Amino acid sequence: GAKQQEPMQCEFKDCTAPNTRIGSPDEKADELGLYPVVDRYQWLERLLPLGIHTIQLRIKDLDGQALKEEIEKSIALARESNCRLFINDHWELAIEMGAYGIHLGQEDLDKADLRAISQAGLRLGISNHTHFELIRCLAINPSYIACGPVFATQSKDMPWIPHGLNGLRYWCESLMSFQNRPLVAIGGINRENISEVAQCGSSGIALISAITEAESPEKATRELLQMIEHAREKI
Ligand code: TZP
Ligand code: MG
Repeated sequence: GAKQQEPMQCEFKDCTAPNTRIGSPDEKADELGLYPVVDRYQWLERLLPLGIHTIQLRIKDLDGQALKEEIEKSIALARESNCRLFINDHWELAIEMGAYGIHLGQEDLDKADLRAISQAGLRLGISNHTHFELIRCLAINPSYIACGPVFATQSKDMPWIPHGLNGLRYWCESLMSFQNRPLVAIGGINRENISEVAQCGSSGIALISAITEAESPEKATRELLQMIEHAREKI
């Protein structure tokens, strides 16, 4: 008869302690924390010295050698700073070049070789917009679970209604109760709302424009880091 397909069994390495807001203060260093999503290695040069522990390289406009060089330089910079670097989309290059982790959207999950990613020891983060997506994502046991958009965003086409703070809180609390993996909040997060976002309890807070389009990205990053720190102290 037909050869039975082996069920997909994957387990991705942890990339932090789980949602640590209810943990002890010394677990805080394990949080993903402020998580900038950037498109060139120069951003890593600028941002990593400010105390960023997690970053994503999200390149949608390069291929070939130019893309390889961006990834290679970013991996080297992240390694120097002991920063978790997640490569968006380009999972084959990420494995080949020995990145810390990979970030995939739902539309990537069928194409990517999840088993190869897991076996190579790379972390995997997955985007989620709805509960249906979340169910699929949980079956994969990823290293973190991203939830977005929290607020309306200009940085990516988002046909979904934003979760808002209540939605985010609900995701954080439900995941905390049965899934030992960190959550990353994304979408429309900026200095006006980051304190409230931080109090919802996600391990990571990802953003693009609040940093990349700030008048001074360095100053904005320092302020956002401080705001998270203060907000967490109040939890
Ligand atoms: N995924 C969900 S929202 C988003 C992505 C990539 C864009 C976030 O950008 P910004 O500028 O922080 O709203
Ligand atoms: Mg993708």
